[in-house]
Amino acid sequence: LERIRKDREVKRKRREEVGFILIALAGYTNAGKSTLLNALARENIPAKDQMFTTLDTTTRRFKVGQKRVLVTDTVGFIDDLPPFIVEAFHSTLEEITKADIILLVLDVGEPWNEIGRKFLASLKILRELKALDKPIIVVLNKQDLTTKADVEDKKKAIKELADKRGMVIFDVVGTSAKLNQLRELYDALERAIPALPKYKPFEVVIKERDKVPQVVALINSIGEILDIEYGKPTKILAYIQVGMIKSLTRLGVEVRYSPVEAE
Ligand SMILES: Nc1nc2c(ncn2[C@@H]2O[C@H](COP(=O)(O)OP(=O)(O)OP(=O)(O)O)[C@@H](O)[C@H]2O)c(=O)[nH]1
Ligand SMILES: [Mg+2]
Repeated sequence: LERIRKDREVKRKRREEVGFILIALAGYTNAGKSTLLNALARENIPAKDQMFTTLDTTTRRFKVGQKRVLVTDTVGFIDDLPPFIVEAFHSTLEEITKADIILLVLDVGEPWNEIGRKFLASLKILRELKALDKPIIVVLNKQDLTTKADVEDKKKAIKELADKRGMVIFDVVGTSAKLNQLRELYDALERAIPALPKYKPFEVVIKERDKVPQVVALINSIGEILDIEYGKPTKILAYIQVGMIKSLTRLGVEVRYSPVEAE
């Protein structure tokens, strides 16, 4: 019975996640992950026009631009875990394995050698979780604790360190979760989301003119419009999450996979 319950739970969660971009907060303890999650949730319109309202407390749902995202907090990394704990620790990091984008949070107020060490140790954990192929945005949080110049130096140093190790980092941004300074993080997310592999190019053909606004709004929430040709019919070229195509065809529009035109 417990198994059935668990199985249902997993399926329910998966249903909830359809159409959302999954973002995981990762990093050492005390970096400010939970504070960052709260700051993001505070600043955003919660996407509550959804069927499901119950989510566990460490996951918040909201919008980045027009995109619906689920952001999940995870347990903080700690140095020198005894080997028998490592496995249990990894199993709590499942959210990282499932994520589309990882926010690797570091405390920029710490000295560089500490930040560099934690950055590399975090990458090692992400590698063990086989999560290094996902876009990673390094978030230098607590920028209110130091100067702008110091933050910029540390950004550069992170990029150099990643380069030297042959690691691809999507971007390095500065934030203060405490002071709601999140602009750079939003900008990076808005660039990272449309580049995710779950977006594919499609052409959407809308024959009935009065449907256009509704279709455009839907595409904006599940994809990225590249081009619109208004007319009879209206044609839209867009990157759309493959899993969400059904919600478009349900509106009675034609949807075709369109790889060439999107290039
Ligand atoms: N000055 C400053 N302090 C911050 C900022 N963000 C978080 N903090 C503080 O840093 C401490 C740790 O923040 P948390 O959000 O609990 O850190 P965490 O990464 O969730 O830590 P764990 O849950 O242990 O992994 C708290 O005292 C926060 O108030 C920030 O941007 N600036
Ligand atoms: Mg926390």
